[in-house]
Amino acid sequence: ICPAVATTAWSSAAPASASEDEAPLALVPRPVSLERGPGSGFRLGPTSVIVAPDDAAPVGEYLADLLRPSTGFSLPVSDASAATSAITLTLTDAASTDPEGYDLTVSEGAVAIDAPTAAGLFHGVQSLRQLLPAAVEATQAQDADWVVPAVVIEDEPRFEYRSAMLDVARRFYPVDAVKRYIDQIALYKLNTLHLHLTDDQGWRIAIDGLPALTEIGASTQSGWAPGSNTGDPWFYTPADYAEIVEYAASRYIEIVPEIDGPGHTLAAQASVPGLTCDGVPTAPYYGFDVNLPMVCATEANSANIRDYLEKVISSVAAQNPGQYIHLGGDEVPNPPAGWYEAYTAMANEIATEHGKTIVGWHQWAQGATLPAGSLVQYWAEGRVNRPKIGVGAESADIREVRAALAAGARVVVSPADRSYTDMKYSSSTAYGLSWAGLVNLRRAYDWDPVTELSSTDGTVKVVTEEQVAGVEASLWADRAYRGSTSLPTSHSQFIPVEQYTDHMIFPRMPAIAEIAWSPAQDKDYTEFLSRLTQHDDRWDALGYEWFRAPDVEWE
Ligand code: TNX
Repeated sequence: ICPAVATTAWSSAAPASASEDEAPLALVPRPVSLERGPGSGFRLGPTSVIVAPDDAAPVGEYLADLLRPSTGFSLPVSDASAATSAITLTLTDAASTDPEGYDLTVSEGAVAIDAPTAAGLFHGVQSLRQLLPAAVEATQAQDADWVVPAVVIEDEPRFEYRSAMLDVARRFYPVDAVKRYIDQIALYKLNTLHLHLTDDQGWRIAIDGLPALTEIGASTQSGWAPGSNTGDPWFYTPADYAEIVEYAASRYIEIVPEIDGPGHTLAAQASVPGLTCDGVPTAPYYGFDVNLPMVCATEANSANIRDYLEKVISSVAAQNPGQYIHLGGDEVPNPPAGWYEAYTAMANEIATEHGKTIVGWHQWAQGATLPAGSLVQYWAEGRVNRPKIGVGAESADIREVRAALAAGARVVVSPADRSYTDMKYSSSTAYGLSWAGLVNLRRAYDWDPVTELSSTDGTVKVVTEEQVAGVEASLWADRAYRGSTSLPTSHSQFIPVEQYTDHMIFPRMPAIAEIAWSPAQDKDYTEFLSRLTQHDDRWDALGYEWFRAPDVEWE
């Protein structure tokens, strides 16, 4: 379906049976096209079945697992059924032409989800889920009327790379906390989980042949005192990591693992002697702040850097079936001549040899030539950069994006003052940072990746729609503790990662997800709020400690 001609008939086009002033259906992201009716909708009941033949079966089982606890219905999943109340998932090329698109038709006796791929069916299931009462999210049987309104939806994503980042380097997220985040982003049709696995404050993935990276590099977290870990080690064993990859895949989410360098490398430099010029490891780093180190990328040290990158990248490639590896590249101020290029050239070469497509922060393009198909991730402040686009001297950030585009790369857009979910909402937010300003829900919603990289009058565009691979909501964890304007004085001020995450991403992550999925035209903050605010009881039912933003009227 073509977004430009698709109909978007919301409550205004509802049939006579639906009242004119009823709230729009609580779908986030907003579907490309939706028509209400005909008829009274579908009632899920004790005799309802799920029909999901062949490769649709895993999505059928996922749906059944989602619906059984709260409804108490048995919901058998089968290849075919003559039941009068069925939810049918069908893989068919007759549905959307986008691999992740789907059609969802709800009528009196039946729900039909058609899609060209299982991922498309999965996104259709998320829409169906959002059309059911919020009580469906409960883990115990609920007494509810499980009615889905009659609709015809045709839907597909605007961008293919719809990401959320988790900074497991600053704060370690146990496997279950990562799975919880995966479920949170899946509900909003994101398909990419960017794991920031290494930084000054920690190294979280096991590397064959370099056990010190986790023996030493995993002993620290942002702001935690030496020796504070008395429980499980703060890294993912290969078995843990495989469990995360598999769980993500079951939600049609690809992991993009990030190994940051040549800066943000203190955990590595504390563990591997060959990364410093004098061969002496640095002290484990327990600070809160970005330390701005750089690995020793001299000519004389190149064999050591190559050995490190070869072992790390081959091990990470082996543990990640996905297409991409993120090689970092941010925040390396004033590198000695040639060092940045030497590191990026080697990392690009090795990653390419291992069959990976490269992602780097936008600075990555100032190094060696980018291999074909690379992505760069723009993370600078639009507020600072935009006014300079096309008027006189553009900022270094924009020049770096232009260099990447000239090399044929595309861009993942995650402006810190829009989509960094570690920024405070307001000055009274208990956690997080404010270096890119305060980001309330409206700021998180009211932007567009193409215009964010255009001059303020719109006449000069740095990127075209086609050059935007997608969007990311990036959750850093530098300051995941209570009262973050002053440093914590005791460990009890550090909050559980789940609590930090919930507060920072709800309600902002769904706003970014809508930017990633929905057509840009007709974007309207008030209309978005009328759908999003219906999600609060869903978040409650899911046990999320979401932030009741005071500038929004919740239900
Ligand atoms: C900047 S954004 C960083 C991170 C910090 C973040 C905190 C980027 C590529 N680097 O190291 O965690 O700010 O907001």
